[in-house]
Amino acid sequence: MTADITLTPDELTSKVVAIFRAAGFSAQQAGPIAGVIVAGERDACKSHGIYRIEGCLRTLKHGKVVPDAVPTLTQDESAIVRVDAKGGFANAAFEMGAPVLAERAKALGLAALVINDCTHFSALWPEVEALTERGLAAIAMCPSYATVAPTGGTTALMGTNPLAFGWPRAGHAPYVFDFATSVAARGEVELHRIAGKPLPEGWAVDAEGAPTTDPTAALAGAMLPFGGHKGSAISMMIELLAGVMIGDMTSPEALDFLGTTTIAPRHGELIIAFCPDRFAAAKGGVNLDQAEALFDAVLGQGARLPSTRRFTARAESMANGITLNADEQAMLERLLAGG
Ligand code: NDP
Ligand code: PYC
Repeated sequence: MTADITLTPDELTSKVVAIFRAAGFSAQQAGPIAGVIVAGERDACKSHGIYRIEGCLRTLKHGKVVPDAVPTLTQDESAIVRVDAKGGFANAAFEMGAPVLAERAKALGLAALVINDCTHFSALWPEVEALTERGLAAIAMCPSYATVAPTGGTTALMGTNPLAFGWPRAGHAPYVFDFATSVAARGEVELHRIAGKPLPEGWAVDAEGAPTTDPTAALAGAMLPFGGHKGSAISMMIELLAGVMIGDMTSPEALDFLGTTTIAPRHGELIIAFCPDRFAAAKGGVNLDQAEALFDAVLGQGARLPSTRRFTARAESMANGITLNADEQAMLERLLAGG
C-alpha cells in the first residue's frame, strides 16, 4: 500500500497546471483553475479540491467548456463591470474583473462584477477573500444546475447555489463564510458516494421524492435546501439575481444545456463589492472596532467564526505541506500520464 505523500502548495500547483495544460487548456485558463483547486486542497475543502480535476476534464471531453477562452471585459462609468468568460471557466474571468471591480467600488462606494457565459465548478471564498484583501466587503453568488428541490417540493429545480460573504479585518484573517444553499455542496454527496458512506438524514430525496441516505439515490433524486423555506427562498434569490437579472442561465436552463450533472455547469456569476469607508463617510469612515466587538462576542461564547477551520488548515499546509493519500496520488499520476 502506497504511503501518504506531502507536497508544498507550489509543487501541487505545478502538477495540476501540467494536467490541465496537457489536456489542452491555455495558460490563461489552467493557472486560475489550478489555483482554486489547490487552494481548496490546501484549506481542507475537499469538496472543491483535487477531486474536481476529473470533472473539469470530463467537461472538456463533452465539449462544454472552451479550453482556450479569452475573457473580455467591458467597463464604463457605471457601477457594473462585465466580463464575458466566452465559455471558459469563471476563474480566469474573475481574475480579469477583480481589479476593475475593486477600483469601481472604491470610486463609487459599491460596484458589481457580472460574469457571463462561464463554466463554474469552484468555491467562492477565494473571490470574496481577494476583495477583502483590497479593504472591501463582498458578496458572491451563482446558480448551478437543477439538483435541489424547493422546500415542500420533490423534484430538482434550483442549483446548490453558493453564497459567500467577506468582511475585511485589520490584523486578522477576514471574516468569510461560503456555503451551498443546499444542506451541503453536491461535491460532499459525491465524496460520500466515493467513500461508500451513507448521507446524514435530511440531505436528500430519491427519484421518487422519498427521503434517502443513499448517495447514489440522492444524486439521481434531489438535494434539499438548508434551513427549510428560508434556504429555499435564498436559493431562489440567487437564481433571480445571478441568473435572470444578469441575463444568464438559471439552474434548470443550465441542466437542459448540459443534459447531465456529471460535468461542470455553464451559467453566470454575480459579485458585489462594498467600500465600508464610503458607506460610513458621513460618520468619518467605518469603525472596524464595532465589527471586532461582534466577533469578540461570538468567540466569548465559545463559538467560532466561519473560515477558522479553513484558515487553520491553510496555516498547517503552508507550514508542513499538503498530504495526499494513496488514491489521490494514484489519480494525479494517472492524469499526469494522460489517463
Ligand atoms: P460547509 O457547510 O462545509 O461550510 C459552510 C461555511 O460555514 C464555511 O464558511 C464554514 O467555515 C462555516 N462553518 C462550518 N461550521 C461552522 C461552525 N460550527 N461555526 C461557524 N462557521 C462554520 O459548506 P458547503 O458544503 O455548503 O459548501 C462548500 C463549498 O462548496 C463552498 O465553498 C461553496 O462555494 C462550494 N459550492 C460551489 C458551488 C458552485 O456551483 N460553484 C455550488 C455549491 C457549493 P470553515 O470552512 O472554516 O469550516
Ligand atoms: O458542490 O454543489 C456543488 C457544486 C456544483 C457545482 C460546483 N460545485
